[in-house]
Amino acid sequence: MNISQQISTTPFLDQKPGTSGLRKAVTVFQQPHYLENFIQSIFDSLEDLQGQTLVLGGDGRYYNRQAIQIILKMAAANGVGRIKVGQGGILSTPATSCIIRKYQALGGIILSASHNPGGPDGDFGVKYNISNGGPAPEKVTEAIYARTKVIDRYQIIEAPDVDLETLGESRMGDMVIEVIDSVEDYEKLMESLFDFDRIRQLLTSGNFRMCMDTLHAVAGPYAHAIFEQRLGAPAGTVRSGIPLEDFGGGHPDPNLVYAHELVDILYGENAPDFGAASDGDGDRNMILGRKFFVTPSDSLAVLAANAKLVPGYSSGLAGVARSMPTSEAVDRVAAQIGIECYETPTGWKFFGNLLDADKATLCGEESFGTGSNHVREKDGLWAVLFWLNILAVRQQSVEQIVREHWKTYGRNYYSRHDYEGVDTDQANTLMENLRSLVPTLKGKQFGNYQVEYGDDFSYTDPIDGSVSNKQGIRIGFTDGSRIVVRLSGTGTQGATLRIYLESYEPDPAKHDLDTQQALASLITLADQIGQIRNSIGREQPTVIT
Ligand code: VG1
Ligand code: CO
Repeated sequence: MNISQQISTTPFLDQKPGTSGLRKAVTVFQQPHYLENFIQSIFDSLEDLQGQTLVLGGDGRYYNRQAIQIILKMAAANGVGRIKVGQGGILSTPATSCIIRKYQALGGIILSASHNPGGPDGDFGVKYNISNGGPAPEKVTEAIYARTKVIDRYQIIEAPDVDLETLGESRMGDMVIEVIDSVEDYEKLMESLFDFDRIRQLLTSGNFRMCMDTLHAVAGPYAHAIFEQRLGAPAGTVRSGIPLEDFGGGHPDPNLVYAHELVDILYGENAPDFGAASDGDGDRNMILGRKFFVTPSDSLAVLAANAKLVPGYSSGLAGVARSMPTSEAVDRVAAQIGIECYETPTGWKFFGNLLDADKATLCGEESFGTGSNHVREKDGLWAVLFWLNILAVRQQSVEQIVREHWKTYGRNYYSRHDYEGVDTDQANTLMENLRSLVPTLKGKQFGNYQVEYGDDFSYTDPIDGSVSNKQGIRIGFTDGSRIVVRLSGTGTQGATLRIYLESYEPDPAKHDLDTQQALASLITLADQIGQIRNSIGREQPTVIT
């Protein structure tokens, strides 16, 4: 007999979920009752938990396994009927979304701090996804947060740890625990969307080589199974494919800075034709051609423009959506196809309603996130397969495809400058100053730039009418250039200030500039208007993507 216990606790006042779940240092999560309080707060805010099915897994980072054992025992004590847990505790974020939807689970708990470094001195995180498979919307995360502030007890069963390695069912109290293959359901879904035969031909033709770097994070097993085993790419195509608790000491962030080994390969001698990387929890991606970087905003636009070539999307797109800081490249594709393009705040949770209502088919963020209505999360390997499918059909290089795209639609030069670990008070003051300044800028001339609008982005969800304010400062210019400034909601140390810069160039003769050079005058202007480097005492950004 397992004994269910009621444990007294007191609230922690810092359990407010950010852009994507609750993220804190591992040491914070390891405090007695810290994880338990948050999990119980999730359970307490769900109606009808009794007898329901939940999905559970994580990106394999340090503390993943311990947390899974705790959550299983708490779920059993809270009356959950069945938990599907990924083998070894491993489930990527998109795979979790897929499984929640496929088995009509009530929701899922994903243990990940995504791109944040892992290990005992790194970060840990908890995300809750709802029954549509997507991140909990704000009204749910707010209810969870409200509960964390008053919680005084949690429930847990006394039981031995569960074997997470052996597939199959076992019982804990009245709850069934089902250890499932981490990859199988997800792989089937991918196969239903893409032309696997054609991709297989491309990968085995002998004149196309790809390199996929999963940065020792969760996508490794998925990439091995799909690219090497299923699609016939040679062994070694997937690099850093074994999930490690500290991601091998790296940042599992697929960008030019943190995925530098892949970048070196794609820009080196005898480079492969195609390169890709994915992040900690497998929901984001970077796409590279030989000596060629595809910005995430361009990637979204190219996928939208070529969707008809891919079986899962051949009947056309209902619409597209992008986060506000994402470049307007996809807007131009949408305008040409004659479909709606929605602009949402940063964070995948804002796409959920649009996808559910079939208003958008493809969605994307400038932060290397792309996805579609196949799940309710962004999906790294899905984006890689989408690109491979396009490459297999068009038989052109990545660079040729993107250059032709720019010729047709014009080029949106785009870059993000991040200042990490900034003093929180200084960052907040900077934002407040900008918030009051920008509405006064309309009509003002700065060199060649005339301000068309300035505001703090506010979003009204077209489906449920919910309003999200203060989603980032925007300054738009009459030539289509934009400066966006916002604070990150995923960092755990101080503040991270993000400056997003975009300019539009219709003339193909000017599509060969270096991005930072093309944006140089806008970068200077952003600093001049925002007094950025001055206010935070920094000479230059920490990361430029
Ligand atoms: C960042 C990105 C955002 C993304 C979020 C979660 O948020 O900017 O686009 O949705 O990370 O991605 P922020 O608030 O730090 O800018 V993931 O893959 O790290 O969960
Ligand atoms: Co992620």
